[in-house]
Amino acid sequence: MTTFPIVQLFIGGALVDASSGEIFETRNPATGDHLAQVQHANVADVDRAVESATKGFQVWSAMTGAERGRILNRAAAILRERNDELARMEVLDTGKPISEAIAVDVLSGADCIEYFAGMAATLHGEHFDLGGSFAYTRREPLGVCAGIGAWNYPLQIACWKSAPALACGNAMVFKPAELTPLTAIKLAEIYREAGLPDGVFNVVQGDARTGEALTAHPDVAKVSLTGEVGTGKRVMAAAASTLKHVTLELGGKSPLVVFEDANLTNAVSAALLANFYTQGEVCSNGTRVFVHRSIHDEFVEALRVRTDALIIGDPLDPATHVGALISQAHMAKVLAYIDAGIAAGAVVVSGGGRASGNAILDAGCFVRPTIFDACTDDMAIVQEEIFGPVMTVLVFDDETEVVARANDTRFGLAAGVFTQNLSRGHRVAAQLEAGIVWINNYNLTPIEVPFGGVKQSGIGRENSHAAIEHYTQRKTVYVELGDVDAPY
Ligand code: TXE
Repeated sequence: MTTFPIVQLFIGGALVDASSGEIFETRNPATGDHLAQVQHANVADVDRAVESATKGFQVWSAMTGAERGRILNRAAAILRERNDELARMEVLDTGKPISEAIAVDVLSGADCIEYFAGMAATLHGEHFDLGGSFAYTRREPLGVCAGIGAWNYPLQIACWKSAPALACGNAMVFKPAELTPLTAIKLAEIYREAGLPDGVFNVVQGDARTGEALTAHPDVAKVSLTGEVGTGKRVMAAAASTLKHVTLELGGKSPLVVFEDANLTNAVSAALLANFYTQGEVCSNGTRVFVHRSIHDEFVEALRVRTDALIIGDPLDPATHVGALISQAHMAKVLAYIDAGIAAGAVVVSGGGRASGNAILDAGCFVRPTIFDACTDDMAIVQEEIFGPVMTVLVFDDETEVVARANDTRFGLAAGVFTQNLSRGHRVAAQLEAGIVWINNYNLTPIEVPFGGVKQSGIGRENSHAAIEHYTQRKTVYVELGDVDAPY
């Protein structure tokens, strides 16, 4: 059984003890085993972290973009070197399969840091020739930024929030989700090893109380949250008291639309990935699968065969496809939705409950990948984010109808369109209310492209050059070369 030393805070370039004296625990969701005790940061600890970040910001923002970029590039390289170690740590803390963690979690974080490292030296303002006078803009950092993470991609989220912030010359205080505290501290140690000045990246541990202390802090200029919609609303409300910049990456209930001319094998592959990858604990998942009536039976049968064959079990086994949900409480929430779907009359095609039958499955938070057919738009399993391995299949007859139904939700994070008709693919993508639409694939998020939601799925974009706008401000400088022309 793997256990770790007590998890501290990381402030001012060093591991430090929290002053609160409060301790909480993180457990391995696949076994229920104790992983580590964690020190809970209180308001005084958050104040200490923000004060350290303020000092770090003075040093860091005085460096050139090229100097910042070189340090960030070194951090990306160290992350890649330590991929196996950090991926395994992420598996223990999240329950996700090692095959995913090795391929995605650490490396996508390294890609992000490398991408923004390259951008650091390219940030510039503009020049305006005003005929005798001129103006220019300065692209300036905001100061101390707060990052607040969710528990499904802990290290990736820490990288996706810190990389653009640091590349632009800001400092950051990051709070990982209380369910997954282990890897953000490792990122802080890697940044230090890469040469990041003390105080530029700090990590505080804790639950909503620690997050609220960050959001309320008067010296925090901006908050970037990844979390549920309700949390996003509370963070935005708290940030209003000091008019902080806010970017919110929230939940979703995204449509995945399969037209009658779709490549069926690809559409089935994408639907499986869009619902069962990371045990379905992915915000942008295409959990409302709309399939044209003419191909419904063939599509659902192909889904069933491939879902029944998925291997669910020990996340550290490279052969495992589906790991454990993050906690007993979350598993109970997902199982309650499955029961509600059955009670509402939806038909279970595959899965339909807790996975059991051997010591591993009985000890952990394992739910069988579940497909519901004969769903109707009004069902709770179709309306609400479940955040587990639960797919709902809905039938449609024509394009106008399916676009209207796909958009009939408060969410607007993502969508998928499967068709081999070029015009229809782009026509439907233009009409879907989502921050990102995949045509003939799903959930690919290369660092070069913006990621984020509309409607109640969020505000702002992560990754791509778009992120720079969220971590800098433009100052206009007007230079008068003549006299002031005053009418009085
Ligand atoms: O979210 P929570 P979770 C969403 C996903 C799902 C949720 C799961 O859709 O709904 O996140 O993650 C802190 N003030 N996304 O359960 O509970 C809390 O401590 C300040 C979307 O972690 O909202 C944690 O660190 N902070 C995403 C973080 O907020 C507060 C991808 C999130 O907690 C707080 C992944 C408060 N009042 C998951 N209350 C995307 N769109 O990319 C809680 N926190």
